[in-house]
Amino acid sequence: MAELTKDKGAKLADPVGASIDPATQELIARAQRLNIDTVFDRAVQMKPCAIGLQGICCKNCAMGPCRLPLPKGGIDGEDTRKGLCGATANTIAARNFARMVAAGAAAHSDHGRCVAEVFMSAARKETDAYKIKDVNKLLAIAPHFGVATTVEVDGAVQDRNLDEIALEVAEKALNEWGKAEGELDYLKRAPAPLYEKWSKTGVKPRNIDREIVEIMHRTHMGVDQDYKNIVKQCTRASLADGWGGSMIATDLQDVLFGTPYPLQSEANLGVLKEDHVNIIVHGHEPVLSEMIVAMSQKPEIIEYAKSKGAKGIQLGGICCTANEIFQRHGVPQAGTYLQQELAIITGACDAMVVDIQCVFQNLANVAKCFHTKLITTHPIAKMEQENVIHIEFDEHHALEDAEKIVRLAIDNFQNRGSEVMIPQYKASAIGGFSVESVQYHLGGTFRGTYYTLNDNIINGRIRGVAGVVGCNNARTRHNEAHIKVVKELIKNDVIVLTTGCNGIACAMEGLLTPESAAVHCGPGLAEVCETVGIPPVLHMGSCVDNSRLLLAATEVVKAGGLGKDICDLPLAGSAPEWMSEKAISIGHYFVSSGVYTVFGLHLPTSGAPVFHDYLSKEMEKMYGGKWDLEADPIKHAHMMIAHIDRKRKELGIDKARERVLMDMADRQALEG
Ligand code: NFS
Repeated sequence: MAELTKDKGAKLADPVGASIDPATQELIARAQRLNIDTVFDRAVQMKPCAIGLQGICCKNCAMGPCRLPLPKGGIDGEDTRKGLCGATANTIAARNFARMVAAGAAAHSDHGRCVAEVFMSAARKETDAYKIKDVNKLLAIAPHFGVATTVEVDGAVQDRNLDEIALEVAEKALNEWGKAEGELDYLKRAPAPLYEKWSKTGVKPRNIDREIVEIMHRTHMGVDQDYKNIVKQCTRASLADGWGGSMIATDLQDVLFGTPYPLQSEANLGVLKEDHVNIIVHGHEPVLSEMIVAMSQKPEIIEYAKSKGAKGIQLGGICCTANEIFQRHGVPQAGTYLQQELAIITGACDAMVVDIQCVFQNLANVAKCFHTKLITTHPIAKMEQENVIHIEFDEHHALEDAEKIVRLAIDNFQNRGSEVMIPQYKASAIGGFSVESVQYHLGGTFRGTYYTLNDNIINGRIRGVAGVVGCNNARTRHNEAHIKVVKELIKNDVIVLTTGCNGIACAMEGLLTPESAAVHCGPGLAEVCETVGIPPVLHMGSCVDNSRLLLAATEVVKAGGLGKDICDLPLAGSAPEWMSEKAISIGHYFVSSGVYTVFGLHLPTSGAPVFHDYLSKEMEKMYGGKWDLEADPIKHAHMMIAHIDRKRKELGIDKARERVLMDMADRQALEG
């Protein structure tokens, strides 16, 4: 069955050195036995360009690429490096960084636009497949778009017709991408002092598309040549992502598919079943995956699978699609970004259905070696390889499309070869901690606020809050930094909110269970988790759901006692294994929203030290958040903890923590 896809004699990855996960290690080794190359091998065979890595290669015109390497021994005195046009290292690095923000913001926001369009179809009742599932959420977001939820009739206030509200919200939401004047409606959801900062520095996004287009214009040859001014536009565009495209995506997905509430599932490639039709859904937009989930649960479809000799249908998610269907339906997470090829290499994947973002083109080559049908579904994301099937997904005939895809997978079950190898590793995991469900869990039904969380932060049981997010990167050992950073944080009583592939990594490691608190947490956090019955790592969804982190932080500010702005909170952000342009956009809107944010690996800014410094020190002066970088995961976590402690001190709550810890030690001494 296997076809050779790699050069004979090429250097191969060491499976154990490539990943901390045994399932991943086993499948890398299997791929190597079968002569199928994976990203892990390619990372060993191809070295990254040292100049590009530092952000100082400009290819924005045909006089270049101009490369401005740092002189050996660093810059002594004036930095005289320049490109043919005279562009400095700062300009070049800032341009490249800005284009990453633009691409990242575009990816999230175009995803959001697609959801808004589907929501419009649902509001217009043009589709049977999509309906408004969460009316409360619709009513909660309507006022933020200036849409009234009540009307006055003859002097009496009445609830407004839901269909009317939905239509108006759909119009207002879609308008955010291209409105001619004003600013994004959601900006005012931020704490007032933060909104004031954005007003003062002039970075409030006007509309989502415009800020992205303006980055492309400003970074064209010969336009913006002041890195500070370019950063200002990065801030505008990234805010248009975090408080715009991503936040609208999250909200409308919740309205259409339900706001997540805690539910239990499993994670890692061991969720695939040898005797089931296995369908992997990979990519990002739940608009597709929701329909696949619905279709695979239909009795007649399950019967069809049985008629073909399977015991049933097993779905598994990869990348953020995994997070979306995990948090709303408890569909198991088959793996992270770096495990996508491996899912096919099990030999048990009957179909892999992909939409947009984070999809390897090499999947097509791997699929060729097995019976796996690789199905692309999005008009903007096709593949050139001939074995790839394109079934275009459209909200107007979504269920029919989903049925076609699921039946194709079922029909393919019989074509499976005998060489199936599903690594027997999986962990249980609890997901579904939306802003609303955290409120419920920590505040109780009647309180419904973040008061309990604040209380535990103030009394020091919880030292602080960390948002740990982002991708895997084949340039570093798969999941190692994710897990080390998160474990170090919870060991030090920092509660972790996770999204994206970090969420999947934590799920695979068993950290998304309440039981893990007793094993891995410091005494304060362990006590809170035990009392409330939550995991120490709360899975808040996909990468567009980083907007939930912004709103959770805002709720903490609102609940009181921890300052007036996000930057006052004992809070830090982290992306230990980032790789995508979306991560840069997220990092920048975290920083611009007041969050101290540490990235792992490297940043494409190191070749322009002045610009690099600006992202840290000057951003902090303006917004209270700053960029930082640390590849070592333990140091990385401790930089976050040091920031959290600084904030505790500023808030005057540092003493409380010392008391709590002493209490605990005393208690342990007594027990001993
Ligand atoms: Ni985020 Fe999702 Fe994963 Fe990174 Fe890709 S899946 S949107 S970009 S790799 S976390």
